[in-house]
Amino acid sequence: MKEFWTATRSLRRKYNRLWLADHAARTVVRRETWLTARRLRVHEEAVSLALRLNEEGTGSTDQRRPVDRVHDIDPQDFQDRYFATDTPVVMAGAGASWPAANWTHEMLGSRYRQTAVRLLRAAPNEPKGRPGEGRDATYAEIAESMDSGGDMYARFSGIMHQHPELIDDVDVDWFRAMRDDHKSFENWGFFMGGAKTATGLHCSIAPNLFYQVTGRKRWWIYPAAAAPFFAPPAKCSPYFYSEVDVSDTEKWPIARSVPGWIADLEPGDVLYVPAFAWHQVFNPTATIATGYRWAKLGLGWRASPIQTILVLTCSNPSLFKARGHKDLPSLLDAVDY
Ligand SMILES: O=C(O)CCC(=O)C(=O)O
Repeated sequence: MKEFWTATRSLRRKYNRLWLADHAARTVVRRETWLTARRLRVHEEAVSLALRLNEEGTGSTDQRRPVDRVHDIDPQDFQDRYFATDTPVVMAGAGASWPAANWTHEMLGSRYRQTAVRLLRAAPNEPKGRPGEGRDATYAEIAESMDSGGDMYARFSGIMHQHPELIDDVDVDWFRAMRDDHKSFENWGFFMGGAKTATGLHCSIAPNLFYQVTGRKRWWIYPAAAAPFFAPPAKCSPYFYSEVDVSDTEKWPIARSVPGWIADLEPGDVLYVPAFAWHQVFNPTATIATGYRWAKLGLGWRASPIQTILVLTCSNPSLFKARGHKDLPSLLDAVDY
């Protein structure tokens, strides 16, 4: 794994310099420039090199490894073994006895039948909508869709902030103890949807402790350093996504050539996703989950200095404007991200 990152370092650095330049040019002229084409050529070179290294080294095997599963890890051990090295880990069954483990989609659909969430187009291969094209759905509609095999999926919803009694159903102190401080920003994202729903490859500055409440979920995860192989569009946005579908290695062989991880979550598991780690998610069953996020510039910088600079200087929207939005779905739907 180490050799892969050493062998690709110089091309990744070249890509990152061009990414920054592309971002700066786009901030000024508000459209693509020659720098975009130049950046994408270096991305193609990086992909070719990664495929060749995989072919020569291991005969084209899958370089993704299962995420460690640990039981009853204490905060210090978590900090030293996983958090400090930006390595994902599944804390098996950590939330199995929290009151939230009794949530069902029927119960949430009935209790929050009037509460609405903006549905995002964020599945792999799904064309992004234009700003403002998203539509709202109520939790009653989402629960019904889950029963009837529909594809409605509430992602990154702010419902736990709209209805803070939901936060009382998880062990907030457990989450706070796991992070290295508990003074700065924290945010809960909520996910509820039917079998076969999915979220495409993306990453953000905020590390995440992701609690699987019901159903199962598969995660594909890559370190922040993998960005040059995924070529996220330079859209001056603080949120990064890629068109690569890492679940389809026939179409996208780069997905198995870059060292990463795979995790299969069961109800009660909590997964740690480091800052700027790329991830894609598939729900083989209907599912409910919630992610506890926090943000600290130092963590972003440790994982990816370039992406931290891109976030700090983003204009689509600016960080100041982003603060005014009630939740991430409404924010993402409002901008051309
Ligand atoms: O569960 C999902 O569909 C996506 C979760 C995710 O990407 C996140 O919490 O950042």
